Amino acid sequence: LPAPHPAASLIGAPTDIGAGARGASMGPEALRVAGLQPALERHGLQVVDRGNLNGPANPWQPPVDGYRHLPEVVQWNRLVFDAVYAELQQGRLPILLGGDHCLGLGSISAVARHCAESGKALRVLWLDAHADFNTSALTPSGNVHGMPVACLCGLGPAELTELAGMPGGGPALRPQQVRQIGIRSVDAGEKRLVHEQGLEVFDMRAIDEIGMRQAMQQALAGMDDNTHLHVSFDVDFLDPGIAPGVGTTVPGGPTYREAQLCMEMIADSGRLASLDIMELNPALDVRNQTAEVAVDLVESLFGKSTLMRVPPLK
Ligand code: HAR
Ligand code: MN
Ligand code: MN
Ligand code: MN
Repeated sequence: LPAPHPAASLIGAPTDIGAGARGASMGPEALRVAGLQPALERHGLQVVDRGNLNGPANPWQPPVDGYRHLPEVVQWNRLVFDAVYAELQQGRLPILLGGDHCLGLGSISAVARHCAESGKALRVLWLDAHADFNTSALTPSGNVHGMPVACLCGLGPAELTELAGMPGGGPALRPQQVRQIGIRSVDAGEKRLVHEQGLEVFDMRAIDEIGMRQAMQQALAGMDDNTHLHVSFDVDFLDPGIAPGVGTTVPGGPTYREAQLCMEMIADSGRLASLDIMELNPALDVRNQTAEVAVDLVESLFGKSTLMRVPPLK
């Protein structure tokens, strides 16, 4: 039986500072309205909502030297780092409510620092339509939500790559710790860098060919009792047919059932220790349906659909 989860903490990060469309700043509230906390509680999790972080406004300016809003992106990520790190230090499971995906940088930097300090191995699952592996030289947009994985691996501006403050220095992650699932939109230069750095990518072609089950089996392989599993869930991972409420939809994503299976297999691993729910954009959603699908999938992530985990009787 998977180990019971520790208590969880919701952390709202209401910003679209790294995105190419406004609106992800409303993501945290839409997830609350869709009933995220009671849904998690139904599965036996103790949940505290820490409320929202309060960072700088979005000045909506063009890129400077290949980055849009870099100073504000740094400020938001520092806030996220501190909030996520504090929860991990208390033995709690942080759930970051985005906000755009540039904040995965602060969240995973905190997780990496915590793991380094507590002798844990770290595995990161990046569920996304995009590889988010651009640099300022490669980016077609300057939007930092297209860059967090590269920054975590040490490719980016010092303010972002050194955010984790790793003991002994160096980047938060080695590319070998990352598994990307659902990828189907990668820029040309970005593609080259992904290969060069040796990221393990289960793109939609691979999922078509081997199926979600085999892809997840491989992505979760090699973890043990000492592994901290972080899931960074970009809602645009999902097919736009079930999840229209994101800034950058890409056709051909996982279906409802494929996505459920993905989450169920993560739950069965028993290793999930931190989570990001990112890029939900209520301004583009239809009657909050994308938020509701995201909540439903997060329930599966915490054991909803598995017969192995029966919720306790009230
Ligand atoms: N690759 C494109 C860019 O860098 C768009 C990627 C960002 N979109 C996201 N992140 N939603 O996953 O501009
Ligand atoms: Mn811990
Ligand atoms: Mn992303
Ligand atoms: Mn994406």
